[in-house]
Amino acid sequence: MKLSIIVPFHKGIHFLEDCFESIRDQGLTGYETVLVLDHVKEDLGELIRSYEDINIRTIELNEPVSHDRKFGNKAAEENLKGHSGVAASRNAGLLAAQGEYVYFLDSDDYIINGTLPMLLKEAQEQGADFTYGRKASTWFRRKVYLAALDEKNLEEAIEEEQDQTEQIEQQEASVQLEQLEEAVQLEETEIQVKLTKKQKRIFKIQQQFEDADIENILTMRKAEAYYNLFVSRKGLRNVSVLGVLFSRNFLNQHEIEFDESLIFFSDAPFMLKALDLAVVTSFVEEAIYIKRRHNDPIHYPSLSQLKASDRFEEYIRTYKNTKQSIENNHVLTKYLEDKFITYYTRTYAPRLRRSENEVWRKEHFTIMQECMKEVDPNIIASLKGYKKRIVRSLLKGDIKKTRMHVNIRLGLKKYKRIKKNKRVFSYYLYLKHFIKMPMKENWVICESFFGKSYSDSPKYIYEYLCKNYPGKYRFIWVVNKRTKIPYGPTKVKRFSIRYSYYMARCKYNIFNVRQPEWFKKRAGNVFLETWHGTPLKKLVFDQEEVMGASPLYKAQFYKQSRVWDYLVSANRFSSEVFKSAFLFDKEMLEYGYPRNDILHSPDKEELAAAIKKKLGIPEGKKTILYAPTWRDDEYYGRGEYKFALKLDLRLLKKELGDGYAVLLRTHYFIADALDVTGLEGFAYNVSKYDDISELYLISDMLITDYSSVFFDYANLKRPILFYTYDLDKYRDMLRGFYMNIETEVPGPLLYTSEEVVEAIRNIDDINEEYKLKYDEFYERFCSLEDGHAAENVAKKVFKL
Ligand code: C2G
Repeated sequence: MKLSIIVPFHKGIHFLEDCFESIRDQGLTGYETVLVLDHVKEDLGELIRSYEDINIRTIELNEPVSHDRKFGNKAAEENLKGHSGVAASRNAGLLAAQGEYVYFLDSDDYIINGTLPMLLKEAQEQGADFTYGRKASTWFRRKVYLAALDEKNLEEAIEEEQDQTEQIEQQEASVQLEQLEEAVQLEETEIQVKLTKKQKRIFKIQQQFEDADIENILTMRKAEAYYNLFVSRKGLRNVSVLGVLFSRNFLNQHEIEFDESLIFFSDAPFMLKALDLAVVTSFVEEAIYIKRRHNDPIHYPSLSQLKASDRFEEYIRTYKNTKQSIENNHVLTKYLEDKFITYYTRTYAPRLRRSENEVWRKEHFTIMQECMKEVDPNIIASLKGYKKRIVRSLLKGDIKKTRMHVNIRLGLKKYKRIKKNKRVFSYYLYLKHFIKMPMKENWVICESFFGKSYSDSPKYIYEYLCKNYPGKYRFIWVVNKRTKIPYGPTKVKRFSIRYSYYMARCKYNIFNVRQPEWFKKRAGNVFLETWHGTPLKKLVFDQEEVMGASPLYKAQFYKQSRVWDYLVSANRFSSEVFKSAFLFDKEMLEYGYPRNDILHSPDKEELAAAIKKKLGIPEGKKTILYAPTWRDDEYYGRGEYKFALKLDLRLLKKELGDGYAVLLRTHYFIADALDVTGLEGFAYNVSKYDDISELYLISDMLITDYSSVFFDYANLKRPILFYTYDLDKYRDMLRGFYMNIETEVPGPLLYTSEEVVEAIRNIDDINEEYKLKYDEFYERFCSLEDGHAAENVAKKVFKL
């Protein structure tokens, strides 16, 4: 048998499928997949049966875990309790492996097609002890990742765990190395290739070899391996066996295996030993291992997302043991010591600044001192500046001085950041001053759609309170200065200094989106989260992965939603979703949406007439509101999405004629401004209009797609059309829905502008056809709305 792929598994079956799929698509023969089951609670039976063709052999680690470790950290203990860990699993896999070569593939990762055949071919041709490729990381599952790769260039999508610049250099370096190899083969004595920074570093490594001979291809490749797999990796934690194909003979011969007492760092000693002992190494640039980042650190934290307090102890143990095992290799030792110095200056020392932890300050400081004493004095002599100062004071055992240097350094850095960035400054004031001032019992801060508008449920709760309890509260609205707001509240700009002042001092918050992550809940604070829609699209923890600009979304959302005391829900359906999607377990106010009160208002006809007048839309025209949502995969940057209008307005104008007016309304995330020139008197861009509820009132019909707007609009019992030109992509690739849009929504799904025109013309027939469904829909989603949601919410939250 040629190859054993070793896959350790503990939990997270939904990741495993991608992993298996990628093995299947390698097009390999003569291999086995050694699946090591480490105290697994999920039922894998069916999955394994459906992947018969990847030759799975399972090994079960069931014996009780002997080393009962204490992590001093709840999450880490919880997650690592009762299983043997990745080191033990990989060792068990190694023991069972029958292939000439072994490749470690983690159960939550996958590989790009062709990776293993390429590595195998190269390994066999070169007779290599190990052959390695590149590693990229992603937040996305395989299907999404590969689809994105089709569109983009693979190289562009590769985001090494090292610095991006380093990665580019690495590619350049390997091209140049090839040229060099050729040159050497041509027995050219004068090699006139301009060296890149990275290549210089590889040569520097090579020159340090005892048998330094720059024309020797083997040592050149070995230096390259040192660089790629060790020197260029940021810390010891990033030194990894992933992406490397090992000859099993080589591992057996040198008894290279994983240290099972290590949790976080077990890869580094293994890989360093392999680097030390390998004679023939080889690199295949196109072989790519995809490391999947976990965007749900609450349910599926990856090892690196666990913060165990005894990591320090493990780091030191790893460092010392590794150093000992490679002690004869002065080149590797030098770089290992370099990494140790970086660990000290970057990770350890900064924590001396504020840490009140005596152990960290005393015992650990002494341990660091002992280790530093063992470092080659030449390396220490070559240090400069800050590094030099704190290494010296460590060597003297002078913690006071070390802290002083750290304080100066970090203080200066912080000062520069504050000076450069106003937001940082206002946050600094928030933390240092404002939050220490007394909280104001009757101050209320309101924010809707990130301060972009005066709208949505916060607006209606605010107006209810102002009207019925005049003078009882002081209100602060987060909006643009020019926004007109009745009852004269204080207006502040989001992220300004005044914003952080009021965020610190108000007792009440009324928000319809998430508050900034830095917001600290004070004792007595009351946070009312109204949210902004009945969900059709899957949300947060119900999303398998989050596409878009901020992949840390789940972790952030979790933290932010812990602050909320009350969450408004428009119907039973929403309440259930919010519980699972937000993991919300505090008080749900299932009262209907305050923003929909206006749709049940007795004077809605007069209101509508006034709004139409304000917008300059002639009376007597049939008004159609087109309000699509945003697309997770089309963005310029964080919170700035693209929108390409796919509704052919010219066709609509031509076919429908003068009796109609179309209101275009993009989602508040959309940065593009729609162009309606030439369509004057027919199309109106109302994207900047603050309150969409008012637009519902003046519209005779709604066209939308996957936006939650139809749940609200249905309150009016007016016709709704769904222009879902990209349904398959949106539903299957981007989001997933909570309901079957094809059977459960109260209107037809349309795919072309022609179909939309047709539907508008035949709206009476559609009304007839969807009547029953509409009634059912109304009952399910709108029946709680009675025009008093704002009142009910306010009374509950403000205890009135
Ligand atoms: N909205 C709007 N104009 C649009 C689309 C949306 O004013 N063209 C407003 C509506 O109030 C809508 C809200 O923004 O209810 C949320 O928009 P969605 O399109 O549903 O998208 P999203 O912001 O992702 O929120 O639980 C609901 C979800 O959170 C969806």
